[in-house]
Amino acid sequence: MDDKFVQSPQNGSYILYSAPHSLYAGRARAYLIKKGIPFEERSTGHDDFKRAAASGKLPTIPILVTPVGDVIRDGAAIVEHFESISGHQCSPTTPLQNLLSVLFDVIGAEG
Ligand SMILES: N[C@@H](CCC(=O)N[C@@H](CS)C(=O)NCC(=O)O)C(=O)O
Repeated sequence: MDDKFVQSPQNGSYILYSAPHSLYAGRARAYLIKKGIPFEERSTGHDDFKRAAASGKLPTIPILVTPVGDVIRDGAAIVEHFESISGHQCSPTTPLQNLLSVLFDVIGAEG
């Protein structure tokens, strides 16, 4: 399925598929709010969720749909997407540091 067929709002904002109880979604939601990025939050019960989830390869939340219909799945990937387009490197540059960073994310994100 082509990601571009995932519908995004006409007003140019992002769509965040999430759930109130999801800590992973909380990370993405908090980031979008803090950065002042306009987004519409939708539940996994929304009619378009299955299509977005299929484009994201796995049916997990959070999933972000960009105004041009690109789909980004995973809270860390959502943060990295915005940090990279604003020129901020938020991932380590060496393989060892990157491995440690991923381990911290897996351990830390489990609460
Ligand atoms: N590494 C992912 C984990 C996301 C995740 O596991 N989300 C849970 C909800 S809190 C989910 O969607 N679970 C449904 C499933 O695994 O099928 C992230 O940070 O976004």
